[in-house]
Amino acid sequence: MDLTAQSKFLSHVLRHHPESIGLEVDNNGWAKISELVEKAQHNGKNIDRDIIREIMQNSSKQRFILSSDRKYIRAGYGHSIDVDLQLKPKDPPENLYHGTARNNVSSIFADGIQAQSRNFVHLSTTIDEARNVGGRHGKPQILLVFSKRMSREGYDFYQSESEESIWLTNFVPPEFLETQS
Ligand code: HQG
Repeated sequence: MDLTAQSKFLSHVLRHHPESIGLEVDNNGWAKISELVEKAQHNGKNIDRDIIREIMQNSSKQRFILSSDRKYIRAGYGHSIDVDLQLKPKDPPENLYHGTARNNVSSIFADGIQAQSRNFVHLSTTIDEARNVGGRHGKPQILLVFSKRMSREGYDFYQSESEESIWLTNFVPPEFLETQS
């Protein structure tokens, strides 16, 4: 079964609009799974615990994480709602990659990579993934981010707790960027 639509729906409510189905998400981004299932079904969505489990097991990107008692779920990255994921800063790899649209490049080299509507700038450990991310916005351009240098100069980085290939930071100034062919 193709669960892409259900996965997108879960991302939408857990990252951006829990209120769209009347769901409560706590300050740390957790939603009670029983409530999520009930409210999703009430809104006509084909979601249950088995479908959530299947999405989490079979997606190429790990977008969600369960609490240790397995009663709660939250998104591991991508939020625009005001939540504190309580992530601890971590030493990043030497370089990371950011995929964007070619149309954004001149503005990024003027103003840096900004989080825009999300809580963080999202970076990838691989060029391939950055290309996929950039392709969502137009003709993709990959930017090389000198993450280790940034970290040495005091910028904090966080690794997504659900998807280890995704790193988060608040802002990337232009001097730490290069275009990647
Ligand atoms: C761009 C998805 C002009 C930035 C993805 C990006 C990722 C600027 C867009 C995750 C700019 C924001 C996040 C500036 C930033 N001038 N454009 N100064 N600064 N931008 O969607 O990184 O599949 O909010 O380059 O795969 O594309 O949904 O961020 O193009 O991991 O799980 O502004 O979401 O994950 O776009 O994507 P987004 P993103 P999922």
